[in-house]
Amino acid sequence: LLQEIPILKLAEVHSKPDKQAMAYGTAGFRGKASKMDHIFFRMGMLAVLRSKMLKSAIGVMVTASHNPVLDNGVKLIDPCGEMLVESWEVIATGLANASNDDLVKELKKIVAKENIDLSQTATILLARDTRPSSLSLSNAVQDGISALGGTCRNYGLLTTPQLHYIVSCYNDGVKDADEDTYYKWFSSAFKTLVNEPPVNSNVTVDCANGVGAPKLNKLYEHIGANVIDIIIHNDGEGCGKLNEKCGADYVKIQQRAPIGLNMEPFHRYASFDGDADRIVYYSLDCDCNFVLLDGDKIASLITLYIKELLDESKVDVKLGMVQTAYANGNSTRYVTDTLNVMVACARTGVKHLHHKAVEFDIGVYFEANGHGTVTVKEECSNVIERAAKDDKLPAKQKDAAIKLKTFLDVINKTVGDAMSDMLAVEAILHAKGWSVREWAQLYTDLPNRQLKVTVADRTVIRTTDSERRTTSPEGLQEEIDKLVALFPNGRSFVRPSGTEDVVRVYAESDTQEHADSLAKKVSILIY
Ligand code: 16G
Ligand code: ZN
Repeated sequence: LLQEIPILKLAEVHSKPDKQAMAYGTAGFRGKASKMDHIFFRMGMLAVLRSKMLKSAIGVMVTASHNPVLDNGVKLIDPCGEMLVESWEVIATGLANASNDDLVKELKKIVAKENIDLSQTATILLARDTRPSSLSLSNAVQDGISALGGTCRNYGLLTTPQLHYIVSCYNDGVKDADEDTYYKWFSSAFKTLVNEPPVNSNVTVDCANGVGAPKLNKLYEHIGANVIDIIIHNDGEGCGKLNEKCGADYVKIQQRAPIGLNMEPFHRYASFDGDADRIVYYSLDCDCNFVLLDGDKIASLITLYIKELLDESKVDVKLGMVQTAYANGNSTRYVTDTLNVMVACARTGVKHLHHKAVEFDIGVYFEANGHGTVTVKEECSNVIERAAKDDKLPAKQKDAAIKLKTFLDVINKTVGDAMSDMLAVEAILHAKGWSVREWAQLYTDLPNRQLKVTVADRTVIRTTDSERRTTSPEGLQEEIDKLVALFPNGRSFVRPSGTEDVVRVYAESDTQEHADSLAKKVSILIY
């Protein structure tokens, strides 16, 4: 059933250069766009095999997120809108690295090993970001899909989370789900939440010159300017480059405004990354100091709000929060001690957080860099829905359940989503009558520093305990512990990056000088 001749013909067109190996990493394949055509072709084929195996539609997203404009990348989306299961990352890596001559053999190997019925139909939902290389690379994916006889629905430009959402709708039976389905759902949930009186506030959003700009514009049209005022900055229409001196990653790491943005005190700003699956907020205080409200602050705000509504509605479900080692120590303390909500720690990478979050009835997960969302167990949704309809409950209780239900509707539960997260934040600030100042004051970030160190072989560093401690090289952790003990509120860890050939160092302490000094000392240990 594998038609060798068309496969080989198309494989010639999308030929793999010799001696080039890539691995399916934390966020799929990523690298220089000019060297990856064969990978996109092969991922089209792999998506067909996965779709045949699971008898469900599979998503393929062409994007390199916050990477520079000349990079590109590809990731597969599983049927419920979640990231590709880890066991298939190895299979993806094998197929990506097979030579043209071995390609059919490799495909047959996957079919046999995974017991795939090739007579099954396959449907692939494809989308791409606005990079100059994305169109031709998504054509390569399409060639891969047709080489194995799959059906491709090409949605053209979408944000990554929009495609995740559409994949989950499609497999839920909404076969005509598209971009409009997304806008209708999220805009209507938002309007229900902030209806009386309308939010009537404004927020300026830096879209990193990426796909988030046209999409946020459409969402905004659905919501209406009479409800909220959204000003889009770095919309990709001017001379600004994708992710260059702008976007969530830049703002988070540099702790400063994106290019061309003249900030005014107390106004609310947000930055998306290049494919709009991350968001951070920021503002200027009365002394014109830059105030960052990162993923930890967003997660804390969302957790606080859900906790309040759970308490008010007396709905008895287990709420938890998931962070990574990068989470600011004071955010963890705030959620654990002040909100009394359990906090779990996961390894870096969205899928690790997502997996931990789904263990809670309601799981709020965020990386400090602004990628995150809320997961809700189905039974839990049902409990909340029942309470929201229960006329026997005291009005206050029922009201809180209704609010909670609508709030959870505004969340894209498949994956972190800058647009949906933004609506969630705006709705909470509205409900509480808060400006960015009250939000910022939930807790004060401990000063911290991130450094990257280039070493001969980063794989010699191995970690445990959700990357908070090292197990190799021998003795390293003891040395780190000794340094940490010298600094008040000190904490530090090192981990090999999953996306760059570097080791990352994180340190926090009571003052910026101390955090800087601790980070530097730990860097010297591994250098
Ligand atoms: C990827 C991850 C992101 C993580 C980052 C860490 C996804 C969709 N993205 O971008 O969550 O924070 O890698 O990069 O999982 P690093 O390993 O280079 O520090
Ligand atoms: Zn992204």
